[in-house]
Amino acid sequence: MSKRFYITTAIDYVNGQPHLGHAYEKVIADVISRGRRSLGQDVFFLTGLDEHGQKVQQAAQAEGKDPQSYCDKLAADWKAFAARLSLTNDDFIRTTDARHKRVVQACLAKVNADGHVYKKTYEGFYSAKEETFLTEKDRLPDGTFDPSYGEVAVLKEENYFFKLTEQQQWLIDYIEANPTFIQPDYRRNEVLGFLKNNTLEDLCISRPVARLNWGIPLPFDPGYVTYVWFDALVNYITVPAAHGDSVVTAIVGAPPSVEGTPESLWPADLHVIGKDIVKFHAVYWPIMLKALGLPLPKQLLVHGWWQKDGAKISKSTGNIIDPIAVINEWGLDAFRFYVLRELDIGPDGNWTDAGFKSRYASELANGLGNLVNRSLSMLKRYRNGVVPVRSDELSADAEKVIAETKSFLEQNELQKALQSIWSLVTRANQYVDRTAPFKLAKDPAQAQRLDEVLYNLTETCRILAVLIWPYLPETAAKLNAQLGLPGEPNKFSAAVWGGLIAGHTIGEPAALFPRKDG
Ligand code: ME8
Repeated sequence: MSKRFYITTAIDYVNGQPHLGHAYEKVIADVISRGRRSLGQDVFFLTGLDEHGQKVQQAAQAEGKDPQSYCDKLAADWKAFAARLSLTNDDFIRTTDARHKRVVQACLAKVNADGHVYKKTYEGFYSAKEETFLTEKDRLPDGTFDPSYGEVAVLKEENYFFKLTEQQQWLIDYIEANPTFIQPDYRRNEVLGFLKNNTLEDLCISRPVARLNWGIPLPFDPGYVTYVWFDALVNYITVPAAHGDSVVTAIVGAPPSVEGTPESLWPADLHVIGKDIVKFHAVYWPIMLKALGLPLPKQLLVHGWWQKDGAKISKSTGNIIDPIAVINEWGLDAFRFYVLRELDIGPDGNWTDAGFKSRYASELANGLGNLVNRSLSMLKRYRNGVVPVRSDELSADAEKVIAETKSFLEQNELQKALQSIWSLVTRANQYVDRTAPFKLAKDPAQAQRLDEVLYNLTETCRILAVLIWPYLPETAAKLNAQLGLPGEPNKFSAAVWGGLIAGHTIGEPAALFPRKDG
């Protein structure tokens, strides 16, 4: 059993419907997963839901439902959402799963037995909205707290704390010694800056049942439930444990029954997360894992946040993008294309409807769509759909883009790979304009030249189908079918010039991206 490339997303709070930010992160992880599978890697892709804690309990209360039935109802919507995005996840974790509760409690029992946990009375500021304790350091210069914390009250409470203070130096050393652990680099530098300029406070990992009961009971004190982040982060090892990963089960115990065949997953290769939850993943999570005696994940890939029309996405102001509505109107691939082409992984992005329509028209409809439609329609019209003898005029251009795309996919440079692929689209469209096959077709003396041009165009379309597959799976499958080729173009190894054989008959050309006026 060899180790699989294990990639995860953040697990989303089920206190509402999914929005653009959630969709974006899941699409990033899906494209990375598909890209690596296409390149021949064995990938395990995990996503899921964060169902405990105050936010979810309050959302359930607001609807007059008990939290479990509220979560069950919404989990069905979120799973349907994952399917609508065509995510190729191998498992879907819900933190209310019995398998998860078992692993969280095993982790808590172990860190407690090993002396990493203690109980004390704490008196201080508490933000119910963010479910977090605050200190003097969190005050703004005018003495108030950031409005994002909502109402901040003084709270006196006995709780359990997870020791962080002695863990700071090794973590700094680790991040410095492993420059790719947190990507992009500026996020890594932020974490290092934070760790070097602050003393970590021990982390409160419990909430008294009297105040919050929607959580996993502490195994050593039933008067408390587990703090939602200590619960949520553990999801990344719950699934390996449930699938019989021996690295994890050696620490948390074997599950009553293994799901499927035993897997080798841990350590995770990639946690894809948003910029707001870096501290939890880059500070608390490594310290939790070290306390458990487990290896650290190999990389955190941190994406930025989307705004709409220059303002924060917010349900209360109605400034939202409903990804499903966009997909229903424009198609899944148009959505996947826009979010990854528009925004590199790292900085913040700004969704504008005008920008979306403009990319759809220029890059999808007039770019790829037009190239495929012209190329295949001409082959149909002038050669009855039969591929002529091989010609290599565009081969060097294609090979360059194939090599670049491979390298960018291996480095999770998703936007750069798309840019490279579209340079081939542009090159091939220019080739049509320059060689003017519609003119060649009128002159019988140019028959051989027309054959050459048609081969180059059709073969470029075949290679493009392979290159776009991780991003635009539906379009790639349609293009493959129009080329008269079987199955999905999901093997990168097929992206080698000369795959189309003379005499092969293509299928029926049809518009890939219908033009939308207005
Ligand atoms: O933080 N643009 O859940 P969540 C881009 N349950 N990404 C965005 C975004 C936006 N406007 N808004 C949110 C949680 N996200 C925890 C995670 S993981 C063990 C627990 C991203 O539903 C956000 O950055 O608030 C995060 O990565 C993910 O969506 C889930 O956010």
